[in-house]
Amino acid sequence: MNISKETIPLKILRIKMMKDMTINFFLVLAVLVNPNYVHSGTPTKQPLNTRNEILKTKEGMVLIQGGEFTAGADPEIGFRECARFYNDCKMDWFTDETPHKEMVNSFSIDRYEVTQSEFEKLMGTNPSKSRGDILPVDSVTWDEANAYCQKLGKRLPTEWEWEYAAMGGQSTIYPWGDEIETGKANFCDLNCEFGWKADQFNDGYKMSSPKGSYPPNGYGLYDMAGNVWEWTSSGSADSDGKKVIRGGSWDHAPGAMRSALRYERASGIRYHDNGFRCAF
Ligand SMILES: [Ca+2]
Ligand SMILES: [Ca+2]
Repeated sequence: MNISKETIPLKILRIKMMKDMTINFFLVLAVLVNPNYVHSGTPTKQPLNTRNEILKTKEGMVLIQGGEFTAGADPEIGFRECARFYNDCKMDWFTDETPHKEMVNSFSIDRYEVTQSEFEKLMGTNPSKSRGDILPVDSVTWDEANAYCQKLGKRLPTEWEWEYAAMGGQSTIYPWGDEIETGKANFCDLNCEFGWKADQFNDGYKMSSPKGSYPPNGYGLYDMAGNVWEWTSSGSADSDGKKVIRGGSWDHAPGAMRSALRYERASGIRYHDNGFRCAF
């Protein structure tokens, strides 16, 4: 076959066009598959933040794009949501939630609370009071929760990462909206045996519920509101000190389902409604 001098540039042009079309196809595909795909002037198949790519490979986790957000809530909101159900609420209880800006880097967080079967498999023990393989582990100390995450190459989330994740990309009082609703989270409802139960609601569970029993939030995370409180890495550095817990639980009031609610417990305490999830 004769190849003339003219056909060589033409062939090269065709090859180049094919190559460009292929690159464009993969660029479109990359954006469709990964909305977080970042592409600058020079085409690249790698996201600029390669850490994100590593995070995405962690099974059972959701990658949360970082950013600045308004953490906390006006204390009047906490008071109002409390006073809807109880007479003895105090504004002082909510002054630690005063709104302020926080910045979080991109991170991944477990889609579900850590379950008892997961905890027992890795740690060889199950301290839970409510028993069941797919129930969240409870009665774990902060050190145990921290050790579990570290064994998996993970860590506990900071409280600001936790709050940012719980908000699910919304700026509502609860992860699902501004009103407490039945069927959105496990709190102290009519099934609950405590004097402060909110018997206007029926969430179906007296104590903890199997992981993912309620709809996920805007980031696809389950049980960020309710079920078990979740340890965070925030709080006193001293091991005898208190650590911040977030999210409320099956033995707490409806208002504890608010994303902004902050609470602290001694890091060594084993409490029947205290669990965790890991971040990375
Ligand atoms: Ca309940
Ligand atoms: Ca929870």
